[in-house]
Amino acid sequence: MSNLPARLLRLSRELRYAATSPALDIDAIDAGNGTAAKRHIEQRGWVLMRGVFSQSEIATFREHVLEASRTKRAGDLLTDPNLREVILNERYAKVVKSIVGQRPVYCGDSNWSADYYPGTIGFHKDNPDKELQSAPDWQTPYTIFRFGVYLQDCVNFSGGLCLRDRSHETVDVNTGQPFAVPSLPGDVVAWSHRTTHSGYATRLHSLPKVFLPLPVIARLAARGGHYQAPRALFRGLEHPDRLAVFSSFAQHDHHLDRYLRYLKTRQYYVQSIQASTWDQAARERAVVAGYELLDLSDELRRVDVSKLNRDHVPLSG
Ligand SMILES: O=C(O)CCC(=O)C(=O)O
Repeated sequence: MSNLPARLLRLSRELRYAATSPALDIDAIDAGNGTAAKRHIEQRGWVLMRGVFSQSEIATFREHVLEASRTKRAGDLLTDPNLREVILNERYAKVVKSIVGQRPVYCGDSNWSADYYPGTIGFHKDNPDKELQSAPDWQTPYTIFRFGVYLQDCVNFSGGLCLRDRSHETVDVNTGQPFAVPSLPGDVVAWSHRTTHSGYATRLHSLPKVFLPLPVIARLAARGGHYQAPRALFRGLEHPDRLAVFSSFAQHDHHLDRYLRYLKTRQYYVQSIQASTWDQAARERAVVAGYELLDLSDELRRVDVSKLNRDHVPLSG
């Protein structure tokens, strides 16, 4: 049963956030400036890096995501002979290392996205301990990061990532100035798994930097299982297909141990690993890129996914 005064309080806070959102300072950092990128993500929980990929690389990735979608390709990015080029790209690997540190661990937690899934619009966190500030995830700086490559203009159009600024130090998903990430094709946006985020930033025509409360956006734009923001009010997508590529990289530490324990309880992850095969060429190139591969396919091959959690369930202990 929802508590009316608490809901009203939250709505008034969201409206205040909407009013202040255009004033937020959102600098994009040059892809080559790893030191500034690291400092930014430590302080604010996210960083936008400009110009990692060329426009022709982005056009090629768009083709590959569309093909993966057409052929219903399963498994992680390293499995896909085309889309592995995103994460094995030398400039991308450099960006990942500047954020995560030397030898980032890759455990197959990656995907392409070409469709709207109901529930995608809503602030959430990706780390296992989403409820309790006293839980292990929150006791030391977090070392697992998500990297998103949005394959269209998200400055002048809708469809980008929503973040809450400086939200990586609190379990409260309602805290932190929300904003739409102004990513251009070729940029990489990175955020801590503890940072509050959502898909489908939806920009108003006349005030594109005003960030309306997401429940309002979800109600208006996500109807009948599709994303369709009313054209009279909102900017549309640059292209009919909103395409993106996501991957997670981690330090080899206690946070990763806990995250892996959690991932093994989640249907989507185990299903994806069961559908993944890293051939010898992919493995060798991942090593050249500087990644440590954590291959859980043998361990997870026979797991009955029907017994795993579709949605988030907190870890016990
Ligand atoms: O679709 C998006 O923009 C956000 C995806 C997301 O939440 C994630 O990859 O963790």
